[in-house]
Amino acid sequence: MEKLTQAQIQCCAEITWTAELERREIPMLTLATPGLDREAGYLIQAHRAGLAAEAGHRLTGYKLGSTSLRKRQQMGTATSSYGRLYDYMAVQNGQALELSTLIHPKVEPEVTFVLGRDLCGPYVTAAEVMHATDHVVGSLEVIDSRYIDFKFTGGDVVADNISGARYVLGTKPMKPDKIDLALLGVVVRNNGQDLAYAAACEVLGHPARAVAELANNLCSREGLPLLAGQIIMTGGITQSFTLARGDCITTDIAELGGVCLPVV
Ligand code: OOG
Ligand code: MG
Repeated sequence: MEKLTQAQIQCCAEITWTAELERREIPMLTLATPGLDREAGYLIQAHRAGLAAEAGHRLTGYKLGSTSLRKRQQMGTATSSYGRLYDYMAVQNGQALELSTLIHPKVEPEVTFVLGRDLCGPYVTAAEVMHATDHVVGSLEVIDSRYIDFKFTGGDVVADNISGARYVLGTKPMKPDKIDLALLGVVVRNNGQDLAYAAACEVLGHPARAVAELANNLCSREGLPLLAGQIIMTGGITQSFTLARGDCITTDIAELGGVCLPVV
């Protein structure tokens, strides 16, 4: 038995999608819909994906959330999650982000996989992910919860496409077997000032594990495969940082090179 009715699922999906379109903060959906747990959140997210598709947006891949200890501590959760990426979210490396187009955005450094072959769960391993990957790039993700004060429960955030807003991919693609993905050193800076240091193994010990987890959960929950060409963002390696006008955020992820996001 599902906890929410089809009408509730549709209504919740429309509220968070409209809030994203209108750049408007909304109260947590769980306040009015207490039965909205994580599983119901994924039903809402899938319905929301239909609304994005109807609006003409193309799915470019998926993103994982709360895969590193630092993100889990920051958000007060021990459970990772996934959301969808679309063409409208892409920002070119070095291109300015207009703060006025979002609500209260934050940024975080991530390792992103671009698949060369399809991956079908539910028994995908990290080794299979490495084989199926065409290349990896460094990246910055801009998250922008639609909820007031960036506060939510697990069900709320999943229903809200886990705060997905924008992404910037690095311009130096690397074959995954040419580098040690777990040991990549990460630096995040704002206007040249260091904000954080980390290593990519912060993400589940090795970021390929996040892709495997996604492939398996997406199959078990929604019966969907990951497809060749899709981009998979494996989750914030450090905590996320609130963006302000005049910021120029860069991340350098060892051999993956630099990614830069000026904010205007
Ligand atoms: C959900 C998005 C989390 C990540 O990389 O951990 C995420 C949130 O915490 O707002 O994108
Ligand atoms: Mg992220």
